[in-house]
Amino acid sequence: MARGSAVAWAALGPLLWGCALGLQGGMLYPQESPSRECKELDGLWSFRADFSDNRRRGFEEQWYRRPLWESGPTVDMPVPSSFNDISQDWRLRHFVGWVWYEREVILPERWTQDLRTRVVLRIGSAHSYAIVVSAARSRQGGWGGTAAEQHGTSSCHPRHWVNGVDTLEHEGGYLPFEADISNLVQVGPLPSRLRITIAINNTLTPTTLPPGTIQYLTDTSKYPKGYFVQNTYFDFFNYAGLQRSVLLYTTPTTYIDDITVTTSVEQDSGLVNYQISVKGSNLFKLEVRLLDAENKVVANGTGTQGQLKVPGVSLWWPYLMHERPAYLYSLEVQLTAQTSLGPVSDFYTLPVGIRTVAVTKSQFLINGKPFYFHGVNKHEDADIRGKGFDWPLLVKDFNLLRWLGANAFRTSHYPYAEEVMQMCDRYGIVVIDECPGVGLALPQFFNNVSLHHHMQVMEEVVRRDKNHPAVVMWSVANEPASHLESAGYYLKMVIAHTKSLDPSRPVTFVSNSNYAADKGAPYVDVICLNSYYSWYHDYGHLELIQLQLATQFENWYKKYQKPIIQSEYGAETIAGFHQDPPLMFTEEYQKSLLEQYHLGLDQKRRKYVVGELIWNFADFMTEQSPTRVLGNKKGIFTRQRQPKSAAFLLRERYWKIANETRYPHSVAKSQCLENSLFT
Ligand code: GCB
Repeated sequence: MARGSAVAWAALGPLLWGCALGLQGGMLYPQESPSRECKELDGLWSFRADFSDNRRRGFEEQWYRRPLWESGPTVDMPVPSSFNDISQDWRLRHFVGWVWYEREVILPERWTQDLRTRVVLRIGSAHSYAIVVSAARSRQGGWGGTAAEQHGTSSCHPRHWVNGVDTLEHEGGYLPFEADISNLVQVGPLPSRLRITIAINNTLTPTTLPPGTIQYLTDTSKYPKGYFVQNTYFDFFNYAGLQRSVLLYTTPTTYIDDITVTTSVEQDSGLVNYQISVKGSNLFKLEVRLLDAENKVVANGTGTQGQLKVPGVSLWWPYLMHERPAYLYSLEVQLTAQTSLGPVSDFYTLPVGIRTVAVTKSQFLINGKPFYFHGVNKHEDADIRGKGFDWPLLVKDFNLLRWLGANAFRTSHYPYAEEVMQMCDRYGIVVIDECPGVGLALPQFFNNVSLHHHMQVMEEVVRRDKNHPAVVMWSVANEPASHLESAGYYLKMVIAHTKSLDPSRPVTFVSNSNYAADKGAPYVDVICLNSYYSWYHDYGHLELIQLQLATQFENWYKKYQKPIIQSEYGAETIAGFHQDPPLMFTEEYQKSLLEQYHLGLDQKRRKYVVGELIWNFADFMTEQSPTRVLGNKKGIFTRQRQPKSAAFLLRERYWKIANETRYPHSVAKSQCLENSLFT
């Protein structure tokens, strides 16, 4: 890609989207419409962890063949939630292997009788390897449907299946997957009930993403026979289970399978390029209408692809960058098709934000204007629910982000729930969308199987998040061992693949390597750097930060001539610990460390440093270790989302930067009613 002048990826988008994904089908967010119904399966599921020595009892005894309670005791498990922190059983908190979830659903009669209806089972995420078995029961009794014979090991690869038509397997957490189960619920004597059994294995191996290793400890003087531990190479707790919603939804049998939108701007007009894929029939008609926020039709078109022109466009702007940020249009797609069973229609509405993204050698541009990322790194993490999706938590976090004056975050270190991405679109919070490529720390992790899987994961991430205007950059990894030759090739391939999937956005990975040794940096569009001066080394020596930071920036910029984001920096702080003059772990130390970083950042901010993301938004859970006190405490908020002193410092800084960099130049106003600091 040419560098030096601004490269508007958006303009290339429509030409290159033809580099189709290797994946089968789209992954549109399920929504209700005149042609679609949804049935959420959130709530209590039956649950059992397979504590057997080889963790295979569930498959050996075929627990999926009958209701789970018939094969042994079950407990209630809320969905969505991680299973780890729910019970009082310490074995479950640290469990590694297969767990079993089960739920019965009564199906609306139309879903089982109307053969023009397609019934889909969708799992928002299952960490990390999942096998789903569905069985339908007729009114007369007896379960029919499918069965699986699987031989679980502490690795997580199934060997073979019987009657696998209505079953589904998925590798990798944090991303949705689904199966058309119409054949199961619409054949034979009319079924009215569906039993869904989901077996999930949280084992991380050298070829999963994130990778991990299983270590058998064989010294019998210290460990019982067969004793093993899961080693991970990242700094967050490996929460697992059905952590996002599970639902059933319908479409007609001929349906809108996928929509891809890219946008660009020509003088005062917005251009919306759309591409629609339809499945189920070749005899169909597509009509599209673009509506503004007041529901006025501003453009329309027909066919599977085209360009809509919006004169006097209202652009999608990030929060605090414009008077009216996050402007969204709606793309209404209507499909009418002829099928052997008669005419069918399908409707889907996609929110669309019109904006451009470009990178020069020293700037990150949104809508042609320099954008400075002043934001946070997050985790999906909270008390009790672990990584389970939770609306109150989500809304609280967005209120805190806006209070803080943050305009961006990175989905460190895996894709967040789709509802999070939707909020970002609606609130104008810019996202660096990171895949679960974290913990790539050992040379053996850079193998061909992992590379193939990593590319597949990027396909799934791009397929899911490609239409979010808030997503301005993909991150393919966090702190891989990028000094290794093998990592250089690996990163080159993953980045090239991601660019072929989506030429409309820049691609990066986050590095903590030495600038001279990093083998992946030549392939990224923006350099993202993590550094912990006066924390992991030279601890206590806050006076060194400015010098070390300046050296870091100058070295990297001189070598690569690319814009730089300080993608992590921070200090561990136990809320309520105070010491002045500052000592490590106190609120004063965190504040002082941040202040020193800010002085260093301000030296380069108007040159080529285009962003700063604090590590971390909130305290979060990690594995136990002598260096972690009930988790990682680098949050500026506690895990319960209460501010430490650093939150106020950061708030002052972010609002100040926002007021300096806003377009058109006027005083920024928080969208939070309670904000009063600078408004
Ligand atoms: C990092 C990692 C992040 C850790 C953080 C820390 O560089 O990217 O996952 O949590 O440092 O606090 O050590």
